[in-house]
Amino acid sequence: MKTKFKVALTICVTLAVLSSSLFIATLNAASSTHEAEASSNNLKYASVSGGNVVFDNKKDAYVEMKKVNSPSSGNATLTFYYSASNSFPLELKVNGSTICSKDTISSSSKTVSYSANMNSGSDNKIKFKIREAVSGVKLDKVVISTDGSSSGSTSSTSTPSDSSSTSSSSSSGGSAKWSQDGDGTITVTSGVFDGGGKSYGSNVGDGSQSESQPAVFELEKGTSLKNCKIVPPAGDGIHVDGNNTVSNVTFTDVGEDAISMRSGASGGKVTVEDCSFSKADDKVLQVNKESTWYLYDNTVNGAGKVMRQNGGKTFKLTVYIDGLKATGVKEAIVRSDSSNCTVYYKNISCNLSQSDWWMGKLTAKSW
Ligand code: ADA
Ligand code: CA
Ligand code: CA
Repeated sequence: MKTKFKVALTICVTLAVLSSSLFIATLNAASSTHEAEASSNNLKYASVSGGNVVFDNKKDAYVEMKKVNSPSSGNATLTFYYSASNSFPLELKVNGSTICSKDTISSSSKTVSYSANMNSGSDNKIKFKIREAVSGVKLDKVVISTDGSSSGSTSSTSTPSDSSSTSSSSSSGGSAKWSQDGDGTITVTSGVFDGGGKSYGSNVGDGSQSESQPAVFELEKGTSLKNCKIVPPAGDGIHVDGNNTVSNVTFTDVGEDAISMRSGASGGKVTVEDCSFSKADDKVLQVNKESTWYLYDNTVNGAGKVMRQNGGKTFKLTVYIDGLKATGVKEAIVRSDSSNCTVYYKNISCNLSQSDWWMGKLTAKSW
């Protein structure tokens, strides 16, 4: 009995040591992510859609990714995240060197990796070109990984609550499918991500108002997020693509903004309920794409405006507000330059006098 116990104990200790050294090895690696749809990129025969670049069915369609950051100089592994309904011939150039001139990339995989030499910092160019006319090819992003021993930044080390890596169904993600990239962004690709009351965002962004910070969560179309705290620096908060629900999420100190639908999103409906947003320097909700928002029982403590439709844009935006407790708002509850923006509201308390609740060209109607 005793011997058996000793053997079991030895196995356990060995496994624990092995897995912790594997964990340390993972943390030592450094990586950075560059989105295919980043505004610094050049596109030919291609367009941005839903967080991807979609290539036209044309020979020599490409995305030239510019200002690509690498954690360190020297050899790096570049992993491209893509989807394709047909295989396609790829030409890849990195900083002017040809890495491959016509590799066949399979439609049955979602990633392909190459080694290339990178400069340290954000001075790299990657050109991803489809050599023949092929339909149904999309590029999401490239992740640049170096072994981290050469210096510079380390990867965002995950706190126990900022759970790392990939999961198809896990206790920290609830029923969701999700993955986490080198910037710390958790992308939810299906289901409802249940944060289980834990904190996220402590390793994402820099707490500034810079627009180029990564998001803490990227919610793909039809996915949801609930039950968590988003803590500083909190980057660019939560990005929604359309048909998403965000519920019971507490932002203790909003980063660049809290929840945004970017211009490349699909659009659709977004529900934000039972959430609390504190200390936003400017915007809480930022809407850059046609959509309908349902804001139920939320609290805001400190903001420029609670919602901003992207400045100068006139697309249709419809907002339903039922239950809002706002204090420390400086400018307005909703600001929009669009006469196609309508806000229906009830059950609002706000520090601003009611004549200042709505700003710009929108129409507000009590509901
Ligand atoms: C600002 C900026 C927009 C957009 C927006 C956002 O309003 O002028 O271009 O970046 O923020 O999405 O956060
Ligand atoms: Ca902004
Ligand atoms: Ca933003």
